[in-house]
Amino acid sequence: RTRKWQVECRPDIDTFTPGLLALYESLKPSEEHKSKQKQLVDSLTKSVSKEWPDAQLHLYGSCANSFGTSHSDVDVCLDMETDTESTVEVLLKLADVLRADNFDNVEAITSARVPIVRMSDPGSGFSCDICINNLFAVANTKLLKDYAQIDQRLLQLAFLVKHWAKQRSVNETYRGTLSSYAYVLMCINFLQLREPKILPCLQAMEHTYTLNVDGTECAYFDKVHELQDFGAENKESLAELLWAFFHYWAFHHDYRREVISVRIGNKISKQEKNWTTRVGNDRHLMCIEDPFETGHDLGRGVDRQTIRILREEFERAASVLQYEDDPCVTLFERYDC
Ligand code: 3AT
Ligand code: MG
Repeated sequence: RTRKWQVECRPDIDTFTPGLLALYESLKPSEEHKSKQKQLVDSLTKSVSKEWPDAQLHLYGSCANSFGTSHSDVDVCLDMETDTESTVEVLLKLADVLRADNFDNVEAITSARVPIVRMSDPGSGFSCDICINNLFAVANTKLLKDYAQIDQRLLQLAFLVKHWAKQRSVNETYRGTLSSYAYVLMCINFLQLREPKILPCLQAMEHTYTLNVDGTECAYFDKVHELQDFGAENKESLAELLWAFFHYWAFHHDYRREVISVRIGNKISKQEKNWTTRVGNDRHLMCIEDPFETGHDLGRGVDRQTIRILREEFERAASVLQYEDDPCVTLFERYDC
């Protein structure tokens, strides 16, 4: 009897690629969506410059890393001198400024690892997160954007995985599942490990881009236009890759021992990172290393219960793609927990 983890991909898997590509196209943000985003950034710039004339606004996250769907929020980083004021004081003041300018649901979330102000834009209804001087986010946004330019299968795969995660309610860090950023890193690492490789490891190549953030070098090869044909030898289709991605996380990942690392372009051991035991709230049950803040495990919020939920969802996804007649519908069925 063939065991679940030994199965090979169904022979007709490629017939689902056109449907998946059509879904991917429908998830891409429309021109109208982009122009509303721009309006939001313009009105935010106006509000901020009244109080802090020298502050600069940078977009980060999915509205700048090319992984944004029409459901994505808008992530903004304020680049400013804070002198004597602490980040928290600036954020509280910023929240007051935004309330006075009639933004909705303004809330300063100061206890988070990266403190932010969250609000929504009454015009577009978009939700927006604003952080201050977070240069790591600027660097990792550029890294993701550069990876996306090497092989189009990364964007296609990551859009579908993000959409799946939102539909299945496993994209909620506050409830112990994973961030969109973590899912994109999982996709990059997965494509770095295909045979033949679909993506290279940019941080292991010559460093043509460097950003120093509080003494940490964020450096990698960013001349990605030179890598356009990198994945050409690998002919795997989107449907095949999507199945293999879920199959890997359902049956092949060694949750006890392994950490996935985009920085190395491979997997490394938990032992090497000292992530073998729980430290504070970091349980290290599912380990995803941040490419620049390497002490940071993006799966740290996953606990005993949510790892079970995640693994069940990975198994469900793999088996839907393996056996269902119409997997493109069933895979993304909404599940609200
Ligand atoms: P959505 O399309 O909004 O779901 P996103 O890529 O914008 O996806 P998030 O809103 O979760 O993802 O995060 C916004 C950015 O913040 C992405 C990344 O540049 C940064 N970021 C998020 N989580 C972390 C983290 N844990 N460590 C470091 N940077 C992070
Ligand atoms: Mg976002």
